Order: sequence, then C-alpha cells, then structure tokens
Amino acid sequence: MIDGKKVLFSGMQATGNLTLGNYLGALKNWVTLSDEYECFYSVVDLHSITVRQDPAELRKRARNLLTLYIAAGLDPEKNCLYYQSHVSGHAELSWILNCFTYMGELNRMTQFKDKSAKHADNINAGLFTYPVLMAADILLYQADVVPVGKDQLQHLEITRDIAQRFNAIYGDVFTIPEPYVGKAGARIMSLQDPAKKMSKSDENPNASIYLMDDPDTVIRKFKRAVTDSVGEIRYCEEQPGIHNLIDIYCACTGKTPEETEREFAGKGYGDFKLAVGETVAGVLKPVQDRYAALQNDKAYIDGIIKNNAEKAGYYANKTLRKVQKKVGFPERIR
Ligand code: ATP
Ligand code: LTN
Repeated sequence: MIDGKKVLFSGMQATGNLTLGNYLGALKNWVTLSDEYECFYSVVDLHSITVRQDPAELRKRARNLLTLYIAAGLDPEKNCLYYQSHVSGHAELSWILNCFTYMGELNRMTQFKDKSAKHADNINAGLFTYPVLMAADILLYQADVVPVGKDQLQHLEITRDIAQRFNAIYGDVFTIPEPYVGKAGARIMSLQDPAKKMSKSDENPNASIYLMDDPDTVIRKFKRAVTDSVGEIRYCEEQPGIHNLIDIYCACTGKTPEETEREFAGKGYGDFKLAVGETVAGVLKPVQDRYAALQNDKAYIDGIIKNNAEKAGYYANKTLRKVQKKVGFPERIR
C-alpha cells in the first residue's frame, strides 16, 4: 500500500515498434487502472539486452516508449514512468532472487524455449533468468496487481512462487501479486495469420498495425486482413479472422461481440473491414498527435525521467534494504 492505495507494477520492452496488440492488450488497460492504483510503469531496458541491441537504437526506442506511455494517456504526475536501468535495485534484488529460484522452474518457461529457438546463436544466461528479473521488478514495489497479456501469466506464476518461498523462510517480506488480464483486447491476433498473436517482431508488416501507422495504412492493412469464405460476420471459433476483427472492434468501441454481430448483420466483409479500419485509425490519431507534440518538448520529458526515477528508487530501496537485512547482509555504517 502507498498512501492507502494498492500498488500496480507493469513494464514493456522497448524493442520494435509498438503494435495495436500492445496498445489494446496492455497500454489501454494501464490507463484505465491508473486512477485506482498507485502505478509504476517501467521501460524495462535491462530485459531488452537479453537479445543483442544496437546501443544508440535502444536508447532512442526507450525514450520513444516512455514518451508513448504519456501520449497513450498515462499522467506522469500520478504514475511513476521510468527506466528500469535508472533504479539499480532491480538488478540487486534480481541477484538475491536468483538464489531462491530453481533451474528446473526456469527450464519450464515457454518464453525461454521460444526465444532460445529464435536466437539460437545467443542463448545467454540473462535470457534464462529473465523471469527472475521480472519477479524482482514486481516484488521490489510490493505490487498487488500486475496487468499483463496472457503470454506473461507463466512469469507471474513463477514470481508468486519465488515470493512465497522467500516469505516462508523469512516472514512476510513480499506482497504476493495477482495478475490482471483485461477482458477486451487480451489477445489480438495477426492480421495475416489469425492463429498467431500480433507481434512487434513479425517480419510481415501487413500482419501488425503499428501505433504510428497513418490512417490510410491502417485501413489498407485491415482491407487485406485474412478472413474466410463464409461471408457472415459471426463471432465463432470457425472464423478466426473475423473473430479477431470483432475483438479489435469491441476493444476499441466498448461494444460486445453480440452488438457487433447485430450491427453488421447482412453486411459484407468489405464493409466490416472498412469500419474496423476507420475505428482503429480514429483511436490511434489522438495518441499520435500527443506523441508528436511531446517529442518537441525535451525539457518536459527529461524532468519526468529524473523525478520519476527518484520516486521509484525511494520505494525500491525500502524493499531492498529489508531483503538485504533478512538474508543476512551486514548493516551499513552511517
Ligand atoms: P515481441 O514480438 O518482441 O515478443 P510483443 O509484441 O509480443 O513483443 P511484448 O513486449 O512481449 O510484446 O509485450 C508488451 C505487452 O503487450 C505485454 O503486456 C503483452 O502481454 C502485451 N501484448 C503483446 N502482444 C499482444 C497481443 N497480440 N495482444 C494482446 N496483448 C499483447
Ligand atoms: N516480460 C514482459 C515485460 C516485463 C514486465 C515486468 C511485465 C518485464 N518486467 C514486470 C509486467 C511486470 C514482456 O515481455 N511483456
């Protein structure tokens, strides 16, 4: 609890251009939750170097992502928006938690299996212990809730296991976090292959809508979206492409799938795709406009980066000192 409010932690990697999946599955929920909780939203750059990065590019993307957090509607006065690398407690707690995590547990992580298959030439120890760093992120702030997409639930589970194991030995040190998976937009699929999730690292640019795509590009990509030959707009498993478009439409408008079916009853795929495209373009436009304005205000963003790193560091240190004492590190001499 901070000032009577429950704590929320989440983070995103600054790798690749953000997609509509990242927005509807994560960012949009973050904004909704930010009134209710004391929120920490990090740009997790320590996680990013588990795969090779170009340094200048990483720095640029990290700043763009932080700017995008604000453009998407997160108020930096109320939410702590900061770079993970600016708070050394993440790495320090991560080391300690490594000593409370089993190889067998980490071996079961599906993201590790996927990523090591994808980066077979660089299966480094950081990629393996990635979930421990993620646990450190969350536990450092004593987070009660962690909004994540379904793909991250396994990492939340291991975070809870590590925290419970630690608490069982040392007493109630960590808050046990709960995952929060938003209802609409939890899993947005690729526009070119509805069996695959929309992902910023997809090689086919037509598979993903990027947050910075202009309206024409958005509409064109939706027109080309892979569907089926049924010809009816119905929300069912047998029509995965249409199912995905309905999910996107509902996440953007707040309508239910049933309302959407009724709205487009008797209409063709062309009409529906155009409506979804226009709706999405309309949702992205204000974010893009705010983003462009913020990019011109260097001093403002710099101020946020500095203040919020200090705020995050304050809370991180509180937990870290407690943990260091529990495990038996000598007290500092002042
Ligand atoms: P990559 O392709 O590099 O693995 P990604 O696009 O899958 O990246 P992440 O950085 O892993 O994105 O995820 C950032 C956040 O966005 C997470 O909370 C994740 O669950 C959410 N997210 C990512 N893709 C989708 C999607 N297609 N639908 C809903 N949520 C998503
Ligand atoms: N692994 C997450 C990003 C991430 C995160 C976190 C999410 C790092 N640390 C802590 C929630 C809480 C991802 O790739 N989406």
